[in-house]
Amino acid sequence: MSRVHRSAALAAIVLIAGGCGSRARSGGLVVGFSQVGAESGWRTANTRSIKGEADRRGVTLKFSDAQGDQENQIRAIRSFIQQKVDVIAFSPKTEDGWQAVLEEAKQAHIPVILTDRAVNVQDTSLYVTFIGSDFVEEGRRAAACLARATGGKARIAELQGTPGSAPALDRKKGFEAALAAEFPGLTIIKSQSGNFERARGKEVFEAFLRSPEGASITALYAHNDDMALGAIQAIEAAGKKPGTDIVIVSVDGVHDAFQAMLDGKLACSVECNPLLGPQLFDLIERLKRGEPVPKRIITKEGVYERSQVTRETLAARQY
Ligand code: GYE
Repeated sequence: MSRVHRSAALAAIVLIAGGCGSRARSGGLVVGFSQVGAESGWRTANTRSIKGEADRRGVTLKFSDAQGDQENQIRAIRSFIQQKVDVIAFSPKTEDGWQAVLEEAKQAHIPVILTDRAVNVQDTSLYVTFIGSDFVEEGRRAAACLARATGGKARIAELQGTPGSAPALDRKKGFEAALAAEFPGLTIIKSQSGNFERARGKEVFEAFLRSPEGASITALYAHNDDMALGAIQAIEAAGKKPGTDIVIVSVDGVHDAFQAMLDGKLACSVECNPLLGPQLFDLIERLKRGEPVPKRIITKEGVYERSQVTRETLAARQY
């Protein structure tokens, strides 16, 4: 039996064995979910999707918000293990630091599903599957979009996401790889973390503008929309025109980014779909039936460009 099959079979045994008696809802599953926090519009939409879908399916969800602290996430996972939940799912803040707690879950025979972000562990049998976006590809798409919007020439300031997180590492990697391979006229001249937060994005961009290179910045690559939206405030406060003086691309595609595209301030937002709830609970149900699940499930996504955004597309946004 392959590793994936083995863990799926194991999961099935655990789920069947635990399927009656003390469950909070008759015959229902108990799932523990540890969320990173509420740092962005993306995260809020992701939380809503997971809670909403659990509710629709009658799954008992033990939801824990770590408020941006990895230690809180580890504590939440330990508590899910103690409570003998059927499945643990979580969105790991950073890639490193999960080995020990994932081994504890494995010893307790509780299957773990990674959602949204990857972990860095040598033993990949410590989780059943990882569902989420291809962040490297998102970085490449952002570079291509910036090249289109600037005619291939720009001095870029980069606002990175949370240090050590999969989306920050991979969005940087994909963007830089595309610059090196295809867009020699695009150069990164400043780069710092804004922690995926709007207020922090604003502060860091203010500092960029005040720096000796500030006057020569012609573009911004923000690893998420919220930081771009914070930077737009900083750019306007400095008397410059976002979208004209400084061309901006970011990632996520949240409602406020669509508004910024409609206003001509944001050139494009690379899609990163937060609505993972239905896929997550489909997977959990497949595990419950003892079916094998793929080790990696990549969310299908595209790019939203300013020219495509109308009042109708804005009004139709779900998040
Ligand atoms: O892009 C950002 C959020 O992990 C994909 O985290 C997620 C990222 C998302 O805070 O807005």
